[in-house]
Amino acid sequence: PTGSITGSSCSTSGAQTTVHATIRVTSGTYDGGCQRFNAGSELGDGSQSEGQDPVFRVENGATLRNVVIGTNGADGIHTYNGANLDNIYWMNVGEDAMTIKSSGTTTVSNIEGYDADDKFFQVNAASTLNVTNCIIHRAGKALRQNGGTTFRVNVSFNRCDINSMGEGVFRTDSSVSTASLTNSRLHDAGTICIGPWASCSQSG
Ligand code: ADA
Ligand code: CA
Ligand code: CA
Ligand code: CA
Repeated sequence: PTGSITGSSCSTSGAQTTVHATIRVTSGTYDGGCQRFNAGSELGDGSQSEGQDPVFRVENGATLRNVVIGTNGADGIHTYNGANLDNIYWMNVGEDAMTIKSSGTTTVSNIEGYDADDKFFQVNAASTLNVTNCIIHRAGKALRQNGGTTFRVNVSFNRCDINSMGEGVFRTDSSVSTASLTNSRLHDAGTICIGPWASCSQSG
């Protein structure tokens, strides 16, 4: 790729806080100051069990910025009706890192995350996801459109470093969804496009 790929600028040595109930960001910007937010056991244990709660829920175009999700990641971050995530670091992804729960455009920039047992991004609604400057270390897949769903998802990853995927990068069961990967670096990333994508491309 031309140019550099930056992940998150947060370090993992900031102040720590335990999150006992999902923090809801409903408008404007929530700036976490690069504190480390660990899920309390009320939210889940960061395992592969479904039904855990997220550490943050961001909705209606609001912005979540400067956050470290600590070693209990529970169900990560959920977005509803579009959201912006900027400068987020997942120390150890829980069940998954981020889920689109309802339609809208979600913009993700300057992120870095480690150790998703299965999915990093999970997409559960017709939506657009644009990701720039991301580093994903170790996951089953970087992105999964919810299994068995056929709505349209449009996803773009630009300037991403994706390494050590068990299965691959983008997976869908929908033949109307699209994915593109540009200006990115892959290492041991498996299959880039899994499933019947209407279009799925890599360039740059
Ligand atoms: C699995 C599960 C879905 C949903 C999803 C998620 O794919 O089958 O029902 O829970 O995970 O959002 O984590
Ligand atoms: Ca899941
Ligand atoms: Ca993990
Ligand atoms: Ca999940």
